[in-house]
Amino acid sequence: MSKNDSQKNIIDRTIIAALADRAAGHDAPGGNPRLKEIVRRLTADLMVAIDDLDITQDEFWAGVTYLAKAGQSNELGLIVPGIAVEHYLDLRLDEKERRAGLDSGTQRTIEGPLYVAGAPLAKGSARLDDGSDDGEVLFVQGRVSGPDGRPVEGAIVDVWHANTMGNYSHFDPSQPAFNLRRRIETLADGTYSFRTIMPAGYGCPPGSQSRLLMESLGRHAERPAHIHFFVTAPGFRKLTTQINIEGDEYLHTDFAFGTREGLIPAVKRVSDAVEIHARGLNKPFAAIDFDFSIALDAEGVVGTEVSRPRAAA
Ligand code: MBD
Ligand code: FE
Repeated sequence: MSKNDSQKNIIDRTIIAALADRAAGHDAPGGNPRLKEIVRRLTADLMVAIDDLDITQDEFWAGVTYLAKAGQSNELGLIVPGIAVEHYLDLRLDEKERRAGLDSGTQRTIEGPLYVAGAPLAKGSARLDDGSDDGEVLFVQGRVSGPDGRPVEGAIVDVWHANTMGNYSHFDPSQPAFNLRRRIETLADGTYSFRTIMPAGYGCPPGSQSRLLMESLGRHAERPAHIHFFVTAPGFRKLTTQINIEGDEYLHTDFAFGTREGLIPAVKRVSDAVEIHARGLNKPFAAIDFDFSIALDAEGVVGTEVSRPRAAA
């Protein structure tokens, strides 16, 4: 602690410790021990921060009001990635796997708040768009394999992404149910493929609490264009990841810290008339090859099936 800090501290740390103990029910017999431990720590850390930074009462209540509003508009799931905490949870999981000697396979990255459970299931391949969005046609294809490189048959590739306005179905009532959302089961050779439209990046809504926070920090509130995936198969760890679209102006400044170097596949632009015709199209299209490697279920390392609030339709 610097001299300056210690001059500003006006409450003895032993007083904070005693208060936090009582706040967390440490002197009471009942309750949930794990919850008590967490509340004890967070309460004490908050009190220390107030003292170190000399947070005023006005500032404190502005923070409480901000969180209440963000909760009311259902934006906490945007703020958590916006302050890098969702990515931080991924970094901790990566490190736990590394220490357990586990080959994680394809890099994970954040789920984000816009998944909807229960998308239509298709075998091998699917079309994700309903044809009403005249965006660039995009074909994505690849293979799911295990740590030994052998293909995984019957894996489920659960894919979701935004439309050309950066909006997600379900959260955007102008789109049909499950638009740009599918579950695709891999074939015997582990392959999957889908046709869709090139997504645009997502921006926090105008006037939203999440955008307000980012702009008050001097940051922007934009994500680069991306496509989300869960890849699951019996006997394997669930992979939660995304691919980013190369060339996006926000590729390396994602407000949600989701971009990772291994998750930026090349986008092939195809304008050859024969290939266009072979795809049943009349205009150039884009294509991405992306393979997934998934890790085997393992004991002694925390699982990757995360319980969190999710929309379902
Ligand atoms: C998104 O589309 C997203 O993926 C995340 C993590 C946050 C906000 C919007
Ligand atoms: Fe997203």
